[in-house]
Amino acid sequence: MKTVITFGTFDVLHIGHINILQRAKSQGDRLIVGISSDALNFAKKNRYPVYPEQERKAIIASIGCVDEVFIEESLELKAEYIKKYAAHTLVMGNDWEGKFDNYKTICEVVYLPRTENISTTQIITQIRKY
Ligand code: C2G
Repeated sequence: MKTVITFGTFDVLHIGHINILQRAKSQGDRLIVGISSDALNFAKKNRYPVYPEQERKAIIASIGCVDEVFIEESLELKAEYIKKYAAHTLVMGNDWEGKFDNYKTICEVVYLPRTENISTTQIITQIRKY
């Protein structure tokens, strides 16, 4: 049984999120997803997500290819999460290319190409125009 772990905010769910989750799952048998907490998101992006963390967690948990979800409280805790869930592979989109290479000592690290022309920021901007 090969366990894959991935992390993200997954705010205002879109096809890019679904694509990466499905492709992450296809790297193994079990997919664990760490959902960035509201506080972590504020620290990273200086704004709170549109959907609160418990709703983002429930939405991601309801997706067929996802086996387990948890709240990611800090970027620095990745090694702890990888060990806790006994993950063999860490998957991230290639906007994070190279950023998590330090975890290659404890698991395989795979960066997958992002889905082009879609992002939460782009959706928010588009809705504002309506
Ligand atoms: N993603 C993608 N294609 C897009 C948009 C996002 O493949 N068009 C991927 C990202 O590369 C990431 C995942 O979807 O792997 C989640 O994206 P975000 O919600 O933007 O996550 P982010 O805020 O980058 O948080 O610890 C890491 C962070 O928590 C990642």
